[in-house]
Amino acid sequence: MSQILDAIASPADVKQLSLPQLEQLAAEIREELINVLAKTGGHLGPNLGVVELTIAMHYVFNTPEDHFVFDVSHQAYVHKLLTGRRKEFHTIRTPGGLNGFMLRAESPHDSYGAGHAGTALSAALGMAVARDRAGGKEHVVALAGDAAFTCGIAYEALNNIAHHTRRLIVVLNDNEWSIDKNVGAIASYLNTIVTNPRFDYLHDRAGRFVEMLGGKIALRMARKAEEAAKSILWPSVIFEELGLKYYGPLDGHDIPTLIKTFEFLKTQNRPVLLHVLTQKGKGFEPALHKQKKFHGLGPYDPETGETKPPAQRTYSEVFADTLVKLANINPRVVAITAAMPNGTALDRFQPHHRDRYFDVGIAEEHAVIFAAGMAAKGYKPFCAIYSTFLQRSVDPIIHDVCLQNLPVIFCMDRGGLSGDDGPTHHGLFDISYLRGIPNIVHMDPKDEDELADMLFTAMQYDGPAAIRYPRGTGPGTPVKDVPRAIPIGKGELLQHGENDRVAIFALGALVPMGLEVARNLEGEGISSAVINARFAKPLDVELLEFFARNVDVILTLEDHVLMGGFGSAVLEEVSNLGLSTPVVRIGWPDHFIEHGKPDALREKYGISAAAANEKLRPYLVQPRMLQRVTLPPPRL
Ligand SMILES: Cc1ncc(C[n+]2csc(CCOP(=O)(O)OP(=O)(O)O)c2C)c(N)n1
Repeated sequence: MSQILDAIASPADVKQLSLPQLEQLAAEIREELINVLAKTGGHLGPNLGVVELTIAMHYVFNTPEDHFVFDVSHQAYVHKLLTGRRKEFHTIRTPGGLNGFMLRAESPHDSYGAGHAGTALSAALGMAVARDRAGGKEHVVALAGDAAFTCGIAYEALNNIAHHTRRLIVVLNDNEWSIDKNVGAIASYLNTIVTNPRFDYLHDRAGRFVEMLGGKIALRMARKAEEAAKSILWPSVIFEELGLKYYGPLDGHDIPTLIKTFEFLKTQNRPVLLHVLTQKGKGFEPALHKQKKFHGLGPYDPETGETKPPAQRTYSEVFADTLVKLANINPRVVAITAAMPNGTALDRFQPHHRDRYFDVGIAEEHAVIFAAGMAAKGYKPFCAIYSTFLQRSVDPIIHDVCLQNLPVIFCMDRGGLSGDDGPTHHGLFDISYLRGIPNIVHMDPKDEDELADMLFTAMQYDGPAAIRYPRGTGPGTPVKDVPRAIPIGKGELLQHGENDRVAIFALGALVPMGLEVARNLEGEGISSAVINARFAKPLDVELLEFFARNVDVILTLEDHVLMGGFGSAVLEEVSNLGLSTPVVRIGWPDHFIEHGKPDALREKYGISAAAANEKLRPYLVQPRMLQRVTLPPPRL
C-alpha cells in the first residue's frame, strides 16, 4: 500500500517525485501515521497537519546541509519518515525505538532537538548567524505553530532576527490550536489576518496566478498582488514591523503552491515569515472532531479513534476535582494553567469557576509572575504547571514569589519519570531547583488522598508551596470528602520497631517501594522503620535525628535525580547534626534518561526495591556502634 513511502530512503528521493506522486506520498504518510500511532500513541493531530508542509520543505531544501528547526518538534514525525527512518518508524516512542521529538543523536537531519515550546526561532537564528560568520550558503528554516507565538522567547528572537541575519525563513504553522484552542491577543490577531474577506479574495487570486502560469514571474506577480493586499489592509503586519517580510496566509495543504513559495523564499536576501494555514488532524475524522484529544494520546482504535479510559481517576483529575472543592469554600482560590488545561485536568475546574480560571498560553514565566501579582492582592493562585515546564520559571519563582514570600502554590504535574516522551519531559529536577530557595515548602504525596490533603494544606499556608505528583494514576486510594491539613515539615511514620536497623525515608510515589524494601529486610530477619517523608523541604529533622542516632543505616527513595534531591537533603541534615550515619540513596543518576516504559527504566537504573536491598547489604553485615539517644520515640 505504501509503495512510494517505502521507496523513500532520503529526502533526495522526494525530489524525484512528480506532483501526483507527492500527493500520493502525502496519503501514504497519513495512513502510516494513523496506523503506527494507533499502537504506540503519540502526537497524531499535529503530524497529520504538517504532511504536505514537510513534504514541500524536503522537496525544496536539502537537509542535512540545510537545517530545519521545529518548535517543540512534536510535529517532526513526517520529517523522520522522509529522512531515512521509515523502517524504524513503527518503533517511535517505544523502548529503544525512535524518539518522539527531534534528537540530534538520532539523525544528522535532526539539526536541533526540542520538546519544550518556543525555542525554534532563537535556535534557528543562532544557526543562521553561525552560518553567516562562516560564509555558508545553507538555509535555516524554523517551523513554529501558532501557539509557539504565545511564548515570550519567540518575541525575544523576533526582536533580534532582522538585526543579526539577512537569511532566515520562519514558517508559522497556524492551525488555531495549541493543545486546547489557542488563546490570547496573538491568536485573535492571527485570526483577523486569516479571516479578512478582502485579503482572502486577493490571496485566492494570487494562488490562481501561481497555478495557471507557474514559475517565478507568476509568483512575483502573485506576491505583488498579496503585498498590495497587505498594504491596503494592514498599515503594518506585526512581523514586518519587526523586520521579517511577511508572506501568506497560504493553504498549508497545497503542495504545488508551497513548493513554489519555498523556491521563492529561498532566493530572498532578508528574513521572511511565511504564514501557512493547516488543519490539525487532517485526514482522520475522529481527530478533526476531537482536536484536544488527538494532539497527543496513547494507543487508539485506528478505525474509530476510541481509546481506553483509565480505570480510575488520575492524579491530575484528583488535583482538579479537589481544587473545585477548595474554590467552593475559598473565594480567593484561582487556577492558572500555561496552555495545559487538558494535561493538568484544569478543564474540569473551568466549568465550575469560569471567572477564576486562567489559561495564559505557553507562558510559564508569565504564569508565575501573574500568579505573584494576584497573590500580592490577596488571592491564592494554584499554578498548575508540569514539573518539566516549570523549569522555565526558576527566576520568577525566586525573584517574584519566594523573595516576597507570596502564597503561590505550584502544582507540579508529571513530577517524576514521564515515560514515553523521554528526557525533555521527565520531571526529575524540581526538588533540586526549588530546594535551595528560601521560604518555599516542597510536598510529595504518597497517594491521591494525600494529594488532596496537601492541596488543602497549601491553601491554608501563608507562603509559597510546591506539590509534585506523578503522571497518570496512583494506588487508587479513596479520597476523603473533606481534606485534612498536614503539619508542615512533618513526616508520617508508617512502621517502626524496637530494634530497627534501617530507617527508610521514602518520598511520594516511592512509599510503596519503601514498604517493599522493609518486607524484604524482614524476610532476612532485619527490622526497619518506614517513613512517608511527605516533605522534601522542610525536612522532618526531629524524626531524622531520632533515626540517625538509632539505626545502622538510612535509606532514601525518590523519583528524582540524586544530585540536589531529597536524599541529598537528608545527607546534609545528618551532617548538620554532626552524625555519621550512613545514608544510602536511591534515585536517578547524573544522566539524561531516555524515553521508555517507567517500570523498565526504573529497573534499568536501579530505582527498585531489589536494588535498594542490594545497596543496603554492606551496611548490615555488622551492627554499627550506636550511642542510643533518649529522644522520645516518634509516634506512629
Ligand atoms: C514550555 C512548554 N510548555 C508546554 C508545552 C506542552 N505543549 C506541547 S505542544 C503544545 C501546543 C503546541 O501548539 P502549536 O505550537 O500551535 O503546534 P501544533 O501542535 O498546533 O502544531 C503545548 C502547549 C511544551 N511542549 N513546552
